[in-house]
Amino acid sequence: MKILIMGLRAAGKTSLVKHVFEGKEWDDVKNLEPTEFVSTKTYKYRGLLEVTTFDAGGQKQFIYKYFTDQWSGKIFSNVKAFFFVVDSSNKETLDEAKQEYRKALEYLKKYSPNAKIFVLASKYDVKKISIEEIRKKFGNSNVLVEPISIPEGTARPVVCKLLDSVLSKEAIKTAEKIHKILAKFNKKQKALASFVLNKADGLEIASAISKELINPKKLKYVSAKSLIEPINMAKKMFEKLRKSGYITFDTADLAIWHIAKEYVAVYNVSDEIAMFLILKERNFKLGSLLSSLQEVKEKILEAMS
Ligand SMILES: Nc1nc2c(ncn2[C@@H]2O[C@H](COP(=O)(O)OP(=O)(O)OP(=O)(O)O)[C@@H](O)[C@H]2O)c(=O)[nH]1
Ligand SMILES: [Mg+2]
Repeated sequence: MKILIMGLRAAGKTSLVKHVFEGKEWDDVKNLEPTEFVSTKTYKYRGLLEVTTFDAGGQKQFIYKYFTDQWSGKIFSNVKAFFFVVDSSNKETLDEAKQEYRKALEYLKKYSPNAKIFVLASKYDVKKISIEEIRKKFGNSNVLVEPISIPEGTARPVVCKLLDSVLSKEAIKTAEKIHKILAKFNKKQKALASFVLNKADGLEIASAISKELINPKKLKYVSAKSLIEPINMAKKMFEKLRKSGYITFDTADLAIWHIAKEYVAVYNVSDEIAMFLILKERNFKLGSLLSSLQEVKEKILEAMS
């Protein structure tokens, strides 16, 4: 699925792409270089939706090219979702942004009349223009205009919700299948919660939460990338241990934390997928957990294939 992202220079487009599709947090995206022309990348959003992002650099010398005969067809055709990013912290460039937006809509109408159109008011943490004003200028009955901020944590949930609205029926079915596998697993292991995560963006593919937890807040649009990382963190040490003959393999597949009365575990399912679970201390039995995980792993891989 092709996603086209446009907006003026420094509006926050590349930061947003890296934040949502690569699970990068604010500190990792603070100092990006301006994008030269159009940067395209393919991601598997939530492990469920193949997405090719066309991140169109917003400097003047690039923007005019997008509307030339040479490039317009390539850039504006086959677009399923169009994100126009407006910098809410910059009053001076608002009219210029509107001009680019108008032109882009014209070309989308011609090359991708069915594209879904979304406007994002970026940097809302340092906004100078209210969302009402941006809605008045950019919105209409077919166009959603939403405020986002990466440091305040609103960018990921807003964009993910929009992306979830274009998931195929097949993708939704896959997620439901995995949910059922996890629900069974929870019952067997008396787990409080289990999640299957897409490693690249750290986002949930599916989850199951035990009824024992009363109204827990949703974690659906939180990236758990930092939690998955420890599985590879001690790799150098494992390698040394293996070379010295203490262990046979040097790839870890399970990491466990003991947190007061709970255990939190991360399990490696494949190169793309990890599982993350929360168990009560009194229900934790390592041997039984390991064999359940092995079973669940095969079922998940089958559901995803
Ligand atoms: N305060 C704040 N700054 C942001 C946010 N998102 C991006 N920025 C900053 O905006 C600046 C530009 O970000 P980029 O993502 O490189 O902007 P871009 O739209 O890709 O720019 P071009 O590639 O030149 O078109 C950077 O300094 C970012 O740190 C946000 O949510 N809040
Ligand atoms: Mg950029």
